[in-house]
Amino acid sequence: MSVREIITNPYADQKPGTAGLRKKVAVFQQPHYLENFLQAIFDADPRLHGGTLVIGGDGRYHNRTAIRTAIAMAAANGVRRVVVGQGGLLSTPAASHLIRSLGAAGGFVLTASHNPAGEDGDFGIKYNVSGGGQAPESLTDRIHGISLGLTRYRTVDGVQVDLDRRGSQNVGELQVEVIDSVDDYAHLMQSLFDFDLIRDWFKDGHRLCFDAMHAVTGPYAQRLFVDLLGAPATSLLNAIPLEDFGGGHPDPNLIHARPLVERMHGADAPDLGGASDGDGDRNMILGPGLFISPGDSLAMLCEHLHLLPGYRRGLAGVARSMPTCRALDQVARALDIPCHETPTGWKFFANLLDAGRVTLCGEESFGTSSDHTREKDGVWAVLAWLNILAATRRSVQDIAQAHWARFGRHYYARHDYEDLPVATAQALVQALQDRLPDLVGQRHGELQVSQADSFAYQDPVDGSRATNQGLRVVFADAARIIVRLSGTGTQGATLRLYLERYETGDLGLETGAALAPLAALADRIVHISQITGRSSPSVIT
Ligand code: VG1
Ligand code: CO
Repeated sequence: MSVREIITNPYADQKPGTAGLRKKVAVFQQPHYLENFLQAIFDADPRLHGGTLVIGGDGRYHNRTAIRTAIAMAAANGVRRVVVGQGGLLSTPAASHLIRSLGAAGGFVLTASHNPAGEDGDFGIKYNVSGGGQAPESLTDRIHGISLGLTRYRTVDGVQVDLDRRGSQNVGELQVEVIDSVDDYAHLMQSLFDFDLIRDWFKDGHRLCFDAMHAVTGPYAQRLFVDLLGAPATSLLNAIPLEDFGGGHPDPNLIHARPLVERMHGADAPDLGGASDGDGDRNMILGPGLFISPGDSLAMLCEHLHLLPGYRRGLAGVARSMPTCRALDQVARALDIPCHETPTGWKFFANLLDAGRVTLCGEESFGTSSDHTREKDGVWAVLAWLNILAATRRSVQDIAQAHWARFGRHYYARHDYEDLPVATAQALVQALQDRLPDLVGQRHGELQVSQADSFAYQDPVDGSRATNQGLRVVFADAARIIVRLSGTGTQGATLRLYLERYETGDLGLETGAALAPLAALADRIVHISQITGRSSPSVIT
């Protein structure tokens, strides 16, 4: 088996965004496109040479082709061992866990997360480093820099790997191990949660409905909820992974997880509803007739996590991304533990988790996880809720109402304006940024601007700085308006407007109604309709 160096031209557009490199499938199908990016990774991270590399993806269209390319290039670049999920499947949190538990040098996670899949859909790749976390910005900058100058990549020809057959195969010197996609992850979950207690809860007639959205969590949900915990198979919706996710948009929110939402709002709704996204790192939590916003779910988990076996020692600290609502801060204050505020994107939690400074972290974008892995983890969040319901013998409604009565309630929504002309979106952000100093002190009805700035973050562990991480207009504890541009889209620019209103009195309002005055105020301050010509957002979550 001989190594070939293929002469090629670099691609200029391989700058990783919030979560890796994400593009249309057609972009990834260009000759040498994926190869160029992978070679930049092999060149940027010398630990891969002679090391173990984990590979797996969310099963979307192009997954298997990309994995074959990656294995051939791993063989040519001196990787010693590749561990790949059967059928090419690994959820993002399971891949992160494998990298950690195998002491691997790194991992390729092939996913465009919740973005639609199929020939006309999106594809993506994230590079996770040893320890399991997403490559930090210093490394993604280096990878991008190298990718811009590459003129050759290394590969071997004629690689035959059967991704469906478990066991060891050789590609030249490289050992390729195809493993069960779920086993290690299922063991990890059993070490964190009280499976006997949850099993009893199901035996007593309590019910779950989990929507895998035809994406990667199907096999994980089958093993954990049905095989190990004894929930009936009818508890699962859309549990067969499909290359195009069944034509759907595997984003677990009130809009895209419609069948689940309808079931949870119907008569005879199950006790808990959950859903996860394309690559298994997001989660949505519902009670009968009740949606628990991700920020609330994070705060409620923080309040109860010490009841669960893996967290009996309590929480060292917690963290949330800046746009995530400040419900978590209230609980952290009551528990007297540190609460960190980081930029958007899971990679910013990694150092805090590695240093043992935080146990639980989350984002408003339906992401929650703990220090058990270095990615957000959808199935983990559903198991944590199940375990809390089983341990407290309370309903989701009880838990939510008691939580709001004690800590107050953060009404919260994100308004996305998708596919805007890039120049328009950038001009809007720039114009707001220029006006920020004038906003401080302004009064708008009962609200007064206490702070208006562009969020910057200094990592308390390694001192690295990230600037321009979103514009925020803060009205003390009462409310916040946040604006930032998405770093995961593949078409035009997506503007995200985040609205948060804190209430200690009116706890039972409908979210849209509760936020309507703040949304109107945001438009007056940010000038969205005026600048974009859009009278309403594309999606509200
Ligand atoms: C979005 C979310 C962010 C999340 C990221 C990746 O990024 O806002 O919170 O970490 O997606 O999630 P952006 O830059 O588009 O706002 V996933 O499930 O795609 O790995
Ligand atoms: Co995802």
